[in-house]
Amino acid sequence: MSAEILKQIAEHVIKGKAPIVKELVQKAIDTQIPVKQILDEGLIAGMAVVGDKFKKNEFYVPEVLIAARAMNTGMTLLKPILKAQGVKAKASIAIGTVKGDLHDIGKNLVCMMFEGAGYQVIDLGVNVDDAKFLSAVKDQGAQIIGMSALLTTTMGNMKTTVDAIKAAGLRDKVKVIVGGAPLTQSFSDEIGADGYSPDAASAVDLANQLLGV
Ligand code: B1M
Repeated sequence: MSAEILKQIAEHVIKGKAPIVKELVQKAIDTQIPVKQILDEGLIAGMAVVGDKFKKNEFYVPEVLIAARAMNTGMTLLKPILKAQGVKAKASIAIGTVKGDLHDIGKNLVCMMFEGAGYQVIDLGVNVDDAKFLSAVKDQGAQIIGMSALLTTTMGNMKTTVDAIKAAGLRDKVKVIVGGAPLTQSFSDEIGADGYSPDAASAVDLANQLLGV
């Protein structure tokens, strides 16, 4: 019975059916299925398939956004219970589009994929300067910094952030990952980041690998 509800939750996340996901998650809670299991085997399992399909170009941006919205309706029901039970997120990531850059569609997708994978996401928004990235590490305990850039004129700002993290003596406390259309792995190597990812779903794989989670 519980396995069947969880499977249905995952399937309806993949299909992006928000009202049905909400109904099923409520049913799972009422049936006393542990919330962590609803999260891992229902919502996250569904988003993992969405991420995989996106990587293979079987899904495009609209399908991912619709699936993420469905996942979020379920999350709204689970979040207060998870918090009350002290269930910890897998890890914490602060994500932002770099200084001077206002493109946020890709960055938002990256945030959604990380939320879907069980991370605590600190969304720093767009036009994020070094100080804000630093503060996410120092004051909010981010274990990873994720930087996005869409402009050739702003991608250089990623290096100033990496340098600022080094200057603050925090480089060994945080992993740095980067992405965005004009970026490459060699650029990531050049600026001293820990890794580059070409798409939102692979960014989660990269972070998992870097943190060993
Ligand atoms: Co802009 N824009 N734009 N724009 N815009 C581009 C990027 C451009 C390629 C268009 C072009 O000329 N052909 C060009 C950049 C040229 C260059 O630098 N080489 C450009 C320009 C020049 C500009 C302005 C300067 C235009 C002007 O005003 N003269 C201006 C800059 C404003 C600023 O930022 N300061 C500008 C403005 C805008 C809009 C506001 C109109 C709008 C943004 C709206 C918004 O984001 N809310 C916009 C848009 C929509 C685009 C295009 C059309 C689409 C970008 C997008 O959202 N793609 C773009 C042209 C294009 O790509 N066809 C263009 C979809 C998105 C899902 O992909 O962001 O690449 P993307 O994210 C991917 C991956 O890159 C990766 O995952 C995502 C999905 O898997 N990824 C990460 C992204 N971040 C990651 C981080 C990670 C890992 C993976 O780890 C942390």
